[in-house]
Amino acid sequence: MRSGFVTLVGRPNVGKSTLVNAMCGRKVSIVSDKPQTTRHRVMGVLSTADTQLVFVDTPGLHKPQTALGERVNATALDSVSDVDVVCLVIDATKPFGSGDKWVARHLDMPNAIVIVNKIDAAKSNQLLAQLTAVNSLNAREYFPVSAVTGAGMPELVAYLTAQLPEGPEYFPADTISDQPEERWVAELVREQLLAVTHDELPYSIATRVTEWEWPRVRVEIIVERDSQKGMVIGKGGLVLKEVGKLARAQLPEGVFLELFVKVDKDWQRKPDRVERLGY
Ligand SMILES: Nc1nc2c(ncn2[C@@H]2O[C@H](COP(=O)(O)OP(=O)(O)OP(=O)(O)O)[C@@H](O)[C@H]2O)c(=O)[nH]1
Ligand SMILES: [Mg+2]
Repeated sequence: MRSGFVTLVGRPNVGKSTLVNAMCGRKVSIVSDKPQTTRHRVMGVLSTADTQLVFVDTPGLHKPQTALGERVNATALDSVSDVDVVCLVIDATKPFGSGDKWVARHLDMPNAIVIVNKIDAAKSNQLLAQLTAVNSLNAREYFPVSAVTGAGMPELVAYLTAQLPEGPEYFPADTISDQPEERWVAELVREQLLAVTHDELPYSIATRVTEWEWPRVRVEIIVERDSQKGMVIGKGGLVLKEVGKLARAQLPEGVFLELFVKVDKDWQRKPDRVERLGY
């Protein structure tokens, strides 16, 4: 048996979670077009008869402005030690900048690999400039890929598999993720909320399961201000209804999802609240 851990790190929104989902062949981590979607370390497992790759998805590294930001940055940085391969993920459509360099400075680059993602959306001169720029990182390998179209992905997975040392089966072969079910349901609700909210509201939202009597699950949506509560509920409760419908569609049939919205003033700036919400 060969097995090991592969951590993906990088700035927010570069596509780390989309990549982990694509490599696992299943959705294990939520995705959105807003930066700072991932807040936990999420493991996705890809098992074959004699190999097990454990992908570690991490929150995007950024300049923290709140207690939540500091917490999730620490989670990401903690995830690069004690793993077999570290992948620095770069967005091919955004100039290689100080944020990427800051992340690279926290990694052992000669032993890391660079994944240049979103090549489907980059113009060829943009991609060339990006590959030239990342070359200065002196990484072990470079992989231009698209998590969305799958371009370059088989080569990446084959390379990572070849890097695996001999090791145990870390998870039972049918495991796809280390996320507790309750958190997964809460995350699916938050994902739908991220899709319909704008401006600062996505950052103000947290979700957690407060009652689990399967198939009846109650999820609390926490916002930071009264005005945000109205936006999440929508006129006549329509926004909340739609969010519930879309989240439920990704859960086993028959689940009864109850959504409630609560205000916890400025929770994102309060370390004790951030911790109590499980971040
Ligand atoms: N065109 C294109 N879009 C992509 C690709 N990979 C990811 N995206 C999009 O990029 C956005 C961010 O994707 P995520 O996977 O949430 O990014 P992330 O790096 O996990 O972001 P954080 O969790 O905030 O750090 C989403 O809108 C994805 O659909 C890709 O290969 N091509
Ligand atoms: Mg993510």
